[in-house]
Amino acid sequence: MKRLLLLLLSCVTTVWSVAAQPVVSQLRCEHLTDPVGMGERRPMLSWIVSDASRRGVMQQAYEVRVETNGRTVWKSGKVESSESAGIFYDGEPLVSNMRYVWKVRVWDDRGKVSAWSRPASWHTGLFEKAEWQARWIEPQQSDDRAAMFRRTFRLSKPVAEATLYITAHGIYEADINGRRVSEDLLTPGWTAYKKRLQYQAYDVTPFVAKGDNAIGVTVAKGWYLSKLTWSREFNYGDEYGLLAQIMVRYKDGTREVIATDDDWRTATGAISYGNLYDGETIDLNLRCEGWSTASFDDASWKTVRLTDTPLDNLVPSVSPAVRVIETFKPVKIFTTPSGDRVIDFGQNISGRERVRLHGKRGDTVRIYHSEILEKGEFFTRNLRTAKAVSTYILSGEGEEWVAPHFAFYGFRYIKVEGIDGELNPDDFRAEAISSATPACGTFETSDSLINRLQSNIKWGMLDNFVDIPTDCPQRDERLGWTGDAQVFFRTATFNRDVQTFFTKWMADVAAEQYDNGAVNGVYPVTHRTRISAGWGDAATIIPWQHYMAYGDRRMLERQYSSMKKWVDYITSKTENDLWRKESSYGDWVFFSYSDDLDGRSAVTIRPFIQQCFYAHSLDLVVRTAQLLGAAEDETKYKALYKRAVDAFRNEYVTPNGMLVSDTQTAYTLALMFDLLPEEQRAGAAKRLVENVNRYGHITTGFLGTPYICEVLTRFGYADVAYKLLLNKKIPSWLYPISMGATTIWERWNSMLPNGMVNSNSMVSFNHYAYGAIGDWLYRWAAGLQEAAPGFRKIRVKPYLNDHFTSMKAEERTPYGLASSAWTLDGDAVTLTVEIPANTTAEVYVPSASAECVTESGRALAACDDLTSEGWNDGYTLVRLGSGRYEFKSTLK
Ligand code: RAM
Repeated sequence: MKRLLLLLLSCVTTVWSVAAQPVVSQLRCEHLTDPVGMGERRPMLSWIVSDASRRGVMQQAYEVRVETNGRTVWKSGKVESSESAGIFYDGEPLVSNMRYVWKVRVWDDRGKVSAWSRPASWHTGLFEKAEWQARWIEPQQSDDRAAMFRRTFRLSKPVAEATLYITAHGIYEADINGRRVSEDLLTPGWTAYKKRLQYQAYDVTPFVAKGDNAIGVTVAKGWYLSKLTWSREFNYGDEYGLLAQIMVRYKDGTREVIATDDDWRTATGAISYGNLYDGETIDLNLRCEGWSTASFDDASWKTVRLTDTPLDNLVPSVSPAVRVIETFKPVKIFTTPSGDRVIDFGQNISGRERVRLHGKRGDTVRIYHSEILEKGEFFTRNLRTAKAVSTYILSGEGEEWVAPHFAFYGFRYIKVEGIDGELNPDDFRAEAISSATPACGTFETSDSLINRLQSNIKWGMLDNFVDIPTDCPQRDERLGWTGDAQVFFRTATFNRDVQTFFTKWMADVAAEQYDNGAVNGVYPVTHRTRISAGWGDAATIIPWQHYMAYGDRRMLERQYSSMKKWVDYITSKTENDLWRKESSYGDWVFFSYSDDLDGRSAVTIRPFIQQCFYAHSLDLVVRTAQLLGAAEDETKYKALYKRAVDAFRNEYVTPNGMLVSDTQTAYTLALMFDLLPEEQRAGAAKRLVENVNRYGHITTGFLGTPYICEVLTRFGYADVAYKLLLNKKIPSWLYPISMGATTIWERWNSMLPNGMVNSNSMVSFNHYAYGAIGDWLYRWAAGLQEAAPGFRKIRVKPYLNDHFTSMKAEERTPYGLASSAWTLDGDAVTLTVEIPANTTAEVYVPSASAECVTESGRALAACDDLTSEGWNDGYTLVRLGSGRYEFKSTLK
C-alpha cells in the first residue's frame, strides 16, 4: 500500500513538473506545416509556446536546430528573444529538392527550459530554373476532351526518396502506379499564368519502387483553356500542356530524374468538357482501365509534341491547394410542381456531386446545379450562360460512384435526369471544396439566428476561396474581384488562416498591375474593368490589414512598390488634389428603389467615395513607409495625404459638418478613415445615427457595409449597431436567413419577400461581401482585437447587448488560442478571456465601477497576476499576461 502511495505520489509530481515547463508545439515553416516544395532560401519559422500550469508565460530564449540527412546545418544556439512567430533560418545555404528536419526548444521567463519539440520538416523546391530537366509536352489535340499523358520508367535500385514536381497548362490530376498522388484539386491553381505559373511538389516516395513504374497525368481545360467571363472572350491558350519531373534519390545516394520528354504518350479518355462554367461529361465507356500502371499497353497512344515554352514563369506554390472540405448527404428529395426531380443538400456550397450509378450501357444521367428554389421550382436563370451540368454516360457494368474531376459548381440543389425509379438518398453526396486554409476562429452567441449568420459568412467565404478569392462560385463569372476581397479581408482572417492564400493572390495583383499603376477590378486579369475606388485599394488595404492580422511584415515589403504605384496612379488623375474623374463602381449594390420618385435611394456620389479611399490609401502608404524606414517616401506621401484630406474637407463637407452625400456610407467612410476634423466627428456620427433611424435599416453597399457597425460603436452607438445587426426586415443581414439562406447574398434583396428571385441578371446567392460584418462580430461585439500586429498584444473590449445572454469569439492567433466570452444575466456580467503565452493583453471588463469586479473570486486589488488601471466610461481596465481569467462584475 505504502509503495502504491509512493508510486502515485511520484506520478503526480512528474506530471506536475512536466506541466510546469513550457511546451513548444505547432512548428511551422513559412506558415505551413511540413511544406514540400518550399521556395524561400531563408524561410520563416514559427512555433507556439504554452504552459497551462501558470499565467504570464513569456518566452525568454529559444534554440533551433536544423538537419538534413542526419547532418546539422543550423544550430542557432541559445538566442535571447521573445520572438516565436518570425524566426528566419540562418544556417548553411539551403539546397534545392532537399528535406530539412528541425526542432526547437525554449526558455521561459523563469528560465525553465522546455523539452525539444517534436521534429517538423520542410522540403525545398527548385531554386534554379536549370534544375528543371523537364520540357513542356503537348498532345497535339484541340477538342474538348481532357488530355491524358503517360510514361513508364524503370528504377534500377532501392529508392530513398522521390519527389514529383508538376504543373500544367490547364488543371491536372496525377497518378503513379494507379494511385492518385494527392487529394489536391484544380492544381496548379489560378495565377497570372503568363508571369506566374505555380508548380506543386509532392513526396511520392511511397508510390514508387525498384522496378517498373508508370506515371499518368490527366490535364483538363481549367482556367487556362476555358473561355472565361460572361462574354467568353478570354483564355490563356488553346493547347493543353504538361511539365513534370520525378526526382529520385536512391538509397546508395545516386540520383535519377524522370521528366516530361518525347518518351511520353498521350490519348483521350472518358472526360470532356467545353468550359469551366459549363461542367464535365464523363463517358464511362471510354475509360482506360489501368492506364497509369506499368503493365498497360499504350501502343495505340500517340506521341507528344515537345515545345520550347520557356520556364521563367514558374513559381513554387506557397498556399494550400483546393480540397474537399466537407461532404453533405441529401436532406430532402422531392419533385417540383413542374415535375423536376430535385435533391436538397441543405447547404449552398462550391463543389461537386458524387453519385452512385447503376443502369444500362449508354444511359445518360444528367445532374444540374442550382443555388435556390423559386416558388418551389429549380432555379438556374442566375447562372446566366453557365450550363453547370455533369453528364454521365453509363457503361452498364454494375454500380459505381462517379464525380466530376475538373469541374465545380455553386449549388445547394441538384436536378437529376436519366435515372429511372425512386431516387435513393444513399446514392447521392455533395462534396464542398475550398482552398484548404486552416480553420482558426469561431464565433457563437445565445441567438441562433446570429449563429446562422456566422455560419453563412463562413460558408460564403469557403465557397468563394477556391484558389483565388472569387465574387461568386456559380455563374459565368467566378472572378477574383478586388473590391469583394478587400471589404471581406478582415472577416476572412478571423475565420480561416488566410495568410498564404493572400500572399499568393496579392503577388498576382502586383504582377499584373498596369504599368501606370492602375489596379484592375479582377485578378488574375481576364479583362480590363473600371479602375475603381474600393476595388483598386485592395492593393493597399489588404497588405496593411494582413500585416495587422499576422504581423509578418514581408507582405508589406513585397507589396510596397505596388502600393505606391496605386496611389501614384490616383495622384496622376487628380485635379486640385481631388480624384474626381473615373468611372468607378461606387458603393456597389447599395440600397435603392427601382422607382425612386422622391429620391430616397442611398446614393453616395462616386467622387466622394474616391476621395475617401485616395486619402485612406495614402495614409496606409505613409504608415508602411514609416515601418519600412523609407523616410523620403514617408515625407512625400504625408504631404499628399494632408492635401487629399484638405481637399476632401473643402469639397465635400459643409461648414456645419454635413456631407455632400447625406448617406450612411458617406458618414461611415469619412469617420472610419478619420477624414473629418476632430470637432466635427461627434456631429457626423450623430447624423449617421439619424440617418439609420430615418430609414430604420441599413442602406450601405459593398463599401460602407464592412465599417458601419464599427463606426457606430466607436462613437458610442453600439446599441444602434446592434439594431442594424438584429433587424430582420429587408434590407438586413437577417432577412436572407428568414428566407432560408445558408450563404451571404449578393444583394440585400436577391430574393424578394414574395419568394421570387430578383429579376436582375446579376443576382447571386453566394457573394461574401456583405458578410464583412463578421469582423465587427469578432472584434467589437465579442471584443477580441489585435492591439499590436499579429496579436502580440491583445485588446479585449466587448460591447454587451441585452438581446444576448452570451457571446464568444475564439481565435488561433500566431501565438496560440485567444478568446473572449461574455455572459449577461440581468446586470451580472461574466467575462472569460484566454490569452496565449508570449502575448500580453489589456482587458476592458464591462462594469459599473472597478470595485465590483472580481477575478476568479478575488477582488482586483488582491490579484498579483494582473494590474488594474481603474474605471472609465463603463469599463475597468486590467493588464495581464497569458492564461485563462474569469472576471465577474455588475453593470449597475
Ligand atoms: C460584379 C461582381 C462583383 C463586383 C463587381 C463590380 O460583376 O460580381 O461582386 O465587385 O461586379
